[in-house]
Amino acid sequence: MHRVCVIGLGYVGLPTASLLANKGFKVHGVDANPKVVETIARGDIHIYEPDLDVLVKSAINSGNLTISGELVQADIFILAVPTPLKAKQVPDISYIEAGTRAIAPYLVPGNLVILESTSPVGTTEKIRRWVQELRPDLTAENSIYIAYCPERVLPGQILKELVSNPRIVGGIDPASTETAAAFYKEFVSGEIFRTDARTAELAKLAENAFRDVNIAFANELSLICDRLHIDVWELIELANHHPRVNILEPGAGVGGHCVAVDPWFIVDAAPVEAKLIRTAREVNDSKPDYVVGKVKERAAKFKKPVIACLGLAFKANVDDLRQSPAVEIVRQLTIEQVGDILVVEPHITTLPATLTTLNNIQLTNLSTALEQADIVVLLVAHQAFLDVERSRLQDKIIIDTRGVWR
Ligand code: SAJ
Repeated sequence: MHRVCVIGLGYVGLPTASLLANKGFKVHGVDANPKVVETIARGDIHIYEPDLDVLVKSAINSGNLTISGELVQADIFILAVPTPLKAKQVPDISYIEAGTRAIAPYLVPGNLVILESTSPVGTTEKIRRWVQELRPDLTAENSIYIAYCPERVLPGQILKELVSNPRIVGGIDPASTETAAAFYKEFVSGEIFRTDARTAELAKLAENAFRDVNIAFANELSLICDRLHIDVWELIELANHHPRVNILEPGAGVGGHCVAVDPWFIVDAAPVEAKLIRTAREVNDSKPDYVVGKVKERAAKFKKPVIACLGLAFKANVDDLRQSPAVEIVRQLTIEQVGDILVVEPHITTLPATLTTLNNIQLTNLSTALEQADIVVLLVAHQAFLDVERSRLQDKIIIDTRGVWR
């Protein structure tokens, strides 16, 4: 069985490492954050994902998963590090470069290096160049294999999708593609599609840009419907009865580290051509401001309203607050002193740093928030909010950005 070294133990790296360990691979997980290393090494987890705690515990207990801040020799290296945006929406691949430089001293002929992080087109070829620069002894053809194999898992369903999703595998050469495809076949039940690295890189970006554009369509419709006094949810439900129409759901905006970010990688690479993709980003990014405006309008008739904001996560039933439109809305409402803000987010125990420094904001439970609020703003469709008895919402002003209480 292969020895696998996974670099980056976040939402993709940790589930992948623990899944592989449970399948019998000898896995070593590495993270730059000592707190993360310490937490996982004792069998706990630092992120919320259904059933991940059980999988990690069993991986650690089996002895197949070891964790530290240092890399080890392996047959396969998987890079699952972040690729955030720098200023001016330019992709930052410095974590990939740092990860590659960390791997280089451990490489021996026959090793496979896999990049799973969402990356701008050309990144996998850059990995080859960095490796060649650091290890000129490994420049002969097929001495090591390098491939891009984008993760496509949906937060909230990661463990299932890691196995069942079809995978795209794009090597820097045909031998790399084949070697990587053979590895994924060992634990993926979905189909494996082979291509080159650049096509695989753009395919990943195109998937998330497609989703962003379609959500932008729904968000734009919600503004049009507001102007025309039409219920957007009813409209979408009706339109979706057409056999070839499938409009997505409007909301408080688009967040997370993927759909709200990746389209910019395409815009950065082809700024003249990527008109629709850029506009979709702008439409989705403007939705939080629109929601804030709506709340302010309704709050104007109160002297000092109590405003309950339900949900901070970037989407339903996850704890992830990265790039969350809900956080931005709550922050703006608080800064602009629209009222006393009560935040309900069942997946966290303390407010994020961007909010803790502000006044007139408090994290509380659903019951207290509903009791005290004049205005209830539903920002995230968490299960706990869907089950609220409608009688508890009577006599309150409701701004339901997700259409769950219709
Ligand atoms: N959203 C809407 N309306 C919708 C659907 C989503 O407003 O109808 C919002 C969500 O609330 C959230 C954002 O969009 O703020 C993104 O959520 P999501 O569920 O669409 O996607 P992510 O970011 O959790 O995961 C996406 C997935 N990509 C696609 O579906 C094409 C996932 O498969 C990828 O693996 C992941 O990005 C990634 O890591 O790239």
